[in-house]
Amino acid sequence: GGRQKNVQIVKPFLIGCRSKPMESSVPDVCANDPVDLSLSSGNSAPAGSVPQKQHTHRWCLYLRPFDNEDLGIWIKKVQFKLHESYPDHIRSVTQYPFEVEETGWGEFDVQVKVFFHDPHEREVTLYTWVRLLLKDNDPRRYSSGDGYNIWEYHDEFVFNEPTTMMSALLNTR
Ligand code: SLL
Repeated sequence: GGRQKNVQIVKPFLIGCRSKPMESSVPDVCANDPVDLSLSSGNSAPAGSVPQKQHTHRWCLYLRPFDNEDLGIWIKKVQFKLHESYPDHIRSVTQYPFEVEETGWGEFDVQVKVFFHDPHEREVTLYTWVRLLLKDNDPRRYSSGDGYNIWEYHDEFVFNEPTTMMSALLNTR
């Protein structure tokens, strides 16, 4: 498939984290969780290791569209690289919504690699954070009104001269 000369397609998105202190009656922060959480068995530390800190927050990392669309049409996989204190800390999500839900006690930065269905489209690397303790004056923070702290930013994927396949996927409604 040839590339389409002088075509540029821009797709805005939001990436970030929503979190909530634990022992709350609010349901899970992810609407739908495609990650197999049985891999991360909470506080079970191997025998002889340092006891783990108590998890204080439930959080959800997400990559979501700015406009309402199914990102899974053109995104094949999103790989979230968590802090190494997490078991299986590289979490791959191959279905929309692209989210990882976990619990924890600490904040850390997250590398996010986005892979596209079109093999000619190189993957994009993004960075975000698990933020649990948000300052009121953080411009990227807001409260959802139902108790979640949200920390996110806006960015966009820019596809220059996409292939016929990629532009068809990007224009699917
Ligand atoms: C630090 N930024 O400087 C922190 C590290 C690690 C967070 C934060 C729990 C992991 C687990 C967790 O919240 N890790 O228990 O599986 O040390």
